This record gives sequence, structure tokens and C-alpha cells, in this order.
Amino acid sequence: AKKKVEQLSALNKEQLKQDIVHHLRSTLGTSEQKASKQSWWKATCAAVNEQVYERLTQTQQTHFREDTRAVHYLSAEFLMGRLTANNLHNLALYEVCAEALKELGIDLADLCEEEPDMALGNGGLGRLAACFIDSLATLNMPAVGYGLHYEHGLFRQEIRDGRQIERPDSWREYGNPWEICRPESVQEIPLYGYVETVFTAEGKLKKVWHAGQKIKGVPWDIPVVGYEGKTVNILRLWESRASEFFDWDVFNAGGYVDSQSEKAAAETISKVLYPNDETEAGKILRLVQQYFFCACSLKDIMRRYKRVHGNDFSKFAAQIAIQLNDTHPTIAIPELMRILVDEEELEWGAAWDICYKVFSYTNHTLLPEALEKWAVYLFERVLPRHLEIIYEINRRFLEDMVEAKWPGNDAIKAKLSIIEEGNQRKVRMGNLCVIGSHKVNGVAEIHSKLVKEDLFPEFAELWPEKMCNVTNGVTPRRWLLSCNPELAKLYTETVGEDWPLHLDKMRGAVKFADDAAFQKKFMDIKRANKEKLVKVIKAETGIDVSAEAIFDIQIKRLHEYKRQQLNLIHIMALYRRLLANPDYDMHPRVFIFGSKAAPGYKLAKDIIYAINKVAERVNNDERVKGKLKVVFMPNYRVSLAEKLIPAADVSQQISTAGYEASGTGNMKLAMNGAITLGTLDGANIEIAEEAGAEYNAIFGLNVDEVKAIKAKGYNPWDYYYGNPELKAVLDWFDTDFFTPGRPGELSSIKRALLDGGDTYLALADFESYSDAHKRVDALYRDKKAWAKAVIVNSASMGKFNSDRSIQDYCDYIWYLKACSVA
Ligand code: 26Q
Repeated sequence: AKKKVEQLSALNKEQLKQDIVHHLRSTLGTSEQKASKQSWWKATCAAVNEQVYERLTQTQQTHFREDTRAVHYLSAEFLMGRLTANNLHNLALYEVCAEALKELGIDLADLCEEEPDMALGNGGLGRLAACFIDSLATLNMPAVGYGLHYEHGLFRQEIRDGRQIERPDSWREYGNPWEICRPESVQEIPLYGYVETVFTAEGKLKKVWHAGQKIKGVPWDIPVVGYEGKTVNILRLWESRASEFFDWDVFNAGGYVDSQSEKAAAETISKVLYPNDETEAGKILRLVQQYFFCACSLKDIMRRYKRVHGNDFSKFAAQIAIQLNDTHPTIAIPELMRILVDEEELEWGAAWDICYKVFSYTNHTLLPEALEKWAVYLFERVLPRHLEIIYEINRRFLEDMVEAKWPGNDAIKAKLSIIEEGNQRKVRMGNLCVIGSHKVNGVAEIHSKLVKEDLFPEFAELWPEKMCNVTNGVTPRRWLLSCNPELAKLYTETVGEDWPLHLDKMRGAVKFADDAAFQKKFMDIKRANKEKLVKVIKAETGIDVSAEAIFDIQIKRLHEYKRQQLNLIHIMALYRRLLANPDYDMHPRVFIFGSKAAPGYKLAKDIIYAINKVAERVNNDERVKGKLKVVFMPNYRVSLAEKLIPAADVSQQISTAGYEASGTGNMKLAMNGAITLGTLDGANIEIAEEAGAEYNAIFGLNVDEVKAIKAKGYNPWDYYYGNPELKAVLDWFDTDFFTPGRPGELSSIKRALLDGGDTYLALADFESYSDAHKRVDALYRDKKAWAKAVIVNSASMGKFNSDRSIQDYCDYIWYLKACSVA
């Protein structure tokens, strides 16, 4: 292994030491004696970048020379986290670098903590994009990620008096050594204005869009280093700036324009990431953000295509694949039509034939409130020409396709139309995506089935072969190799060193699941990871917990459908049991939460407050004798996930069946040796299939049962009156037990569960959930049985390697082949 590392890295320890010191002096302008940790970190990155840039150039030259087909992954979010450790691992430089720094008196792990998270995403969807570009590079696929260069990523969460406070995140305040500005590839993007119809020289009608404003798009490239691969792809993020160009004719019609405010308005576009996931905000700036990054990206794609093929568009669909990460980049579809028809003067039919072959769309949610719709009047103001193009796409679709299939059926036409009629007419981005793409995929088997059967049933009837599934995955480089080095080492000893590329090989460890020596090694590692987390918890929250306890973890965005409130009411039930009976038989348990709420999501913020208030009371109550602890870890983010996941015993995945499209935290936790306490939802179903339901704690209503109970008319009061413990817990919310002197502060939670109708069936699943917890408790006390279960789970997660997901996309959606780089 050591030999391989040296071959790969082409860098030995002495050289690396020299390089780091060189950069410390000539790049950072300091010296070994007085350099700060920050400077050491940056000097290390600069030294590593020498390798990265070399491979980046190699990759780009190879792709150009071979004129490869490439995929372009368009996403409003890339939740990259930190890059240093990841890049070092992928370059096989981590150990060499650690040794080199050690001899310079510096601890590498310590240095890595200097790096701020690149939090350019909300949660699952953004992190998936980050895992996918890692896998694309690892599999040597020609690929570019395109997104927005937000100045501020997802807000930093502080907890004050138990409540979430949002603070701005400034990830690049002091410079980011991984990004490269590319002024030579700046683009100019039109916005607003009006459309004029003119005659061409040949006497044909032609549309000309006179923009009211032009914005400059400045690209920043982040190298994406494949594992052991020679490929280094790029993630290209667009930053908005004021353009020198200014259409005074259009703008002066309205009077004097203040150039400073014009500049500020232009720079607002990429200023901040919208912190709402799963809810459509309908804000004009959000639409401008979406158009801005899609238009920049398409211009970039077009420039690169034309460099080789000139104005011959016959090869465009053969060379270019574009993936839409949810509906956020949908506007790319009419934008490509606009370029081909208005600018390149292709016939509509020829342009459309290219267009739908190029695009494909991934759906990440079924929640109605998350489906993007834009008011027609807003659209018209920002993108007048695109609205016309959408009308034409819609007219042809309804006349040619829908009328042919369902003649005279206006109800179906109304449902499938891209335009929603009514008081306020709206553009339905989901429908536009399905019509404009050759493939539409969901992100787990059950979710894809529901996309087909419940969300887009008529589209599925029209185009049965369009709808497909690609189950999500996560990169084992970050989520095992880098975050859990000791477990990674154990896998290397047990199944060989290539498991990070061929995760199925982890199955080789199943045969040792019963082996006492292997169990001890596995559980010793878990214990050590827990001890480390104990210190982090103490440092971050001041709470003392014991690594003897079961670490029961729920980490994900706060949402009613994810049911943190179910976890909370169960904790309160346990607390009641302990108060009623001090000898209540349970193994000590630490419940750990990590979660951000959208700033405008009142109930979600109330749930965070309630968790913190219950924690305060429980953690300071001598009567529970340390059997129960509740920890809310502030500011949950990628780098914190990397510390929590290796230390988890229990992974809570408790969404109402049918609502969590896939989940990806579930995969990371299982891979690192946790039992899943979960519903039959999203990828939990496939996790249980791979690992065996008997090794997990599955509970609750399944998708069909949820549908049935809703159809029948669900009444949460039946469960309230039917279960005295549940009633007592819910009534507790109305008292001041957890908020002394301020009764009613937690009442909104009870209200949502009773008067609000309990949309997500928390009360219906409570008993089954409580029983599942008892099974977890019993299993944990049987040390051998527990060790076996977590080993089987961990070793069975090969399917959830994002390399497998990406290979599926390449085979069935992108028709993309690897290109080896010398
Ligand atoms: C939409 C409009 C306006 C502002 C924001 C948004 C917005 C932003 C982010 C809507 C949704 C999101 C993010 C959704 C998301 O993260 N979905 C998750 O995707 C994961 C990857 O496929 C799945 O595993 C999760 O199940 C799914 O919830």
C-alpha cells in the first residue's frame, strides 16, 4: 500500500515539506516561526494544488483532444463541506502529508479544522450533488458541475435561550485556496426588457429580445479530484457582477439611474443561498438566480461546443448531456431553445429535437408545497422571451401529444399544461421539466414508483420509458475513509484496499460478523469514536454524556414530515416512565439532534426550542440517574456530520412513509456501523433489503397504510384518547414544566398534532415507534447480537456507493463513457 501511495502521489515527504515551507514563505509571506495555523493550512493547500493543477490541465487537454461527450450537472446547490482532507485522500497524499507536517511540528487533522465549510446548499439535494461530482471524477467521466457562487452559504445557526438565531455564513471572508477565478470565461446575461418581432433579410419573422439590463457572470472553478483517478474535473460556480454594458435607451426612459445601486442590485443575485428547502418561496430574486446561473452555464457549454464544431449543431445532442437537479434549473430548457431558434436560427422542430435529447430531470420531492411554480406576470417581467417560448412548447405539446392521446379531454389538458390557469396564472416548472427531458428519475425505488403513479401518472402513460429510478448513494471516500479512518483501516485489513472504489467488497466482512475478535475490533473503534464525540459535545454544549450510553442520532433538516417531533414526544414519554419508576429498565441513552430550520418556518423553530427546553430539564434532573440525556448540537453542517456519524449507534430515519424521497444520511450512518430505527420510506426500504430487516428496527405504517388511513379520514384525537401515556405527554406541552413561569410556550406542537390534524401521522405511529425503541434497547444489551447487527449493516451498504448511482446515470440516462486520462 505504501508503495502504491508513493507511485500515485509522485511526491515524497521531503519534497512535500519543502513545498509547504516554500509556499509559507513566498505565497503566504510568513515563516515557520511566526506562521498562524491558517497560514500553515493555506501553504499546505498551495503545495497540494501544484499536483491538482497538473492533473486538471492533463484532464482538460485529454477531453479536448478526444472530443468526448460530457455531462453538465446543473444544480442551484453544491454542499461541498471542507475540501482539504478529501483532496488529500483522493490524491493518496493524506498520510505522506500528515508525516511531512508532523516533522514540521504541525498536526494535519488540526489544520483541517481551519477550513470553513463550503455550505452552498441546504441539505440532501446539495450534498448529493457534491457526492455525485466526486464519483464522476472517480469514474473518469467527462463532467462539469455548474452552480452559483454564493457569497454567503446556508446561515450559521446559533442557539440563544434555546432558540435558533440565524447568522450570516462567510465562507470565503479570508480567501479560499481551492477556488480559481477565470476572468477569461466571463459571460454577459440579459434580463428584463421587451421582445420585438422583426423580419430577417430572407423575409422570415424573427424575435429579438431587447434586454433592460445585462449582468456579468464571473466563473470560479473548484477542482474536483477523483479517487486514485487521474481525472480532475471542475465545479464552475458563477458570481454576478455589474456589467459595464448598460442599455441607456431602455433605462433612461425611466429617468436617472444611480450607478451604485445598479451595481448593488447586480451583485445581489449571487449574494446569498435561499435557506428554504421543500418550500417554494416565489421570490423574483430566486428566479433571477436560477436564470443567471443557467444562462451562464449554457453560454459556457455553447462556447466550448462551437470551438470544435462551429455552427454545425447536428452533433450537439451527441456531445452534450445536461442534468437538472430538481426543477431549480428548469429555465435552461427554454434558454437552450432561445439560443438555438433566435440566435442560431434553427427551425423549431430541429431545435426541439436537440433539446429534449440533451436534458434529463431528477425529482427529489413529492411534497406539493415544494413543487416550483412562478407567477406568469413575474416571469413576463424578468424573461419575456422565455415566456413566449414556454407558450409555444406548451401549445405544441397539448395539440400534438395530449390531443392525440386523449381527444377532447380538457380536464387532462388543464392538468398537464405547463400553465396553471386561475386567478393568478402560473408556470409549472415540473411539467416543463417532464416535457423537455428524455428521462425523469426519482431517487429511490419507492419514490420513483410514486413519481410515476401519483405525481405524473398521465405523463407516465404518454411516455412510459421516460420515467425511471436511480437510487441515491454517498461517496465512501468522504463518508467512511476520511471521516472514520480507523474503521476504514479495519476494512482494508479485512477485505483488501480497493473497497473505496468497489464498495460491494465490504460484504466480505459479513463472514466475520459472528467472530468475537472481529466484533471486538469493530466495537472498540465505535467506542473510540464515541469518546471523541463526548469531548465535542462537551465543548459545543457543555453537556456531559457517557460513551457507555447508546448514542441515538437524528441529523437532518427540521421538517414536520421528518418527524423530529415524534422523536421528542417519545423522549418525553421515556422521561415520564423514569419519573414514575426510578428503576425503569433501560440502557442509558443519549438522544442527539442536529438540525437547521428554515428561518420562516415557525413550527420547525418551535420544535427546536422544545427540544432544547426538554433537554435542559432532563439533563439536570438527578432522578433519571443519567439514564437519559438529550443533546441539541448547534449549527449542524457537513463537517459536524463527519464527527457525529462515526459515533452513532442508532440512526433515526422516521419520516412518514411516502414523504422522504430517499434520504442519504441513512446510508452514511449504516455504513459507519449504526442500526436503522426507521420507517419503510425512501431508501430505508432498500437499506433494510440489503442488510436484512431483522438487523434493524423497522416500524410504523407503510406507504399503502398511510394512504389508506388518510383516505378513511385520520383523526389524531383517537390516538390521544386511546393512549394515556401519549395524552399525558401531549398535555405536558401546555404546562410550564419545561419552561418555568411561561406556560404555553410549547403548545404549538400539541396544537399541530391535534387541532392541526397531525398531517404526518406522528400519533398514529407513536406506539409502534415506542415498541421499536424497546427492541433497540434489548438488542443493545446483548453485546454479541448488537455487534453482529451493526457489522452486517455496515458491510451491506455497497449498493449505496454514489459511484453505483453515477454508473446508473451514465448507462441509462446520459449514455456516457469513461475517458482515461494519461
Ligand atoms: C425551492 C424554491 C425556492 C427556494 C428553495 C427551494 C428548494 C431548495 C432546496 C427546494 C428544495 C430543496 C432541497 C430538497 C432536498 O434536499 N431534497 C432531498 O433530496 C435528497 C437527495 O435526493 C433526498 O435524499 C431527500 O429525501 C430529499 O428530501
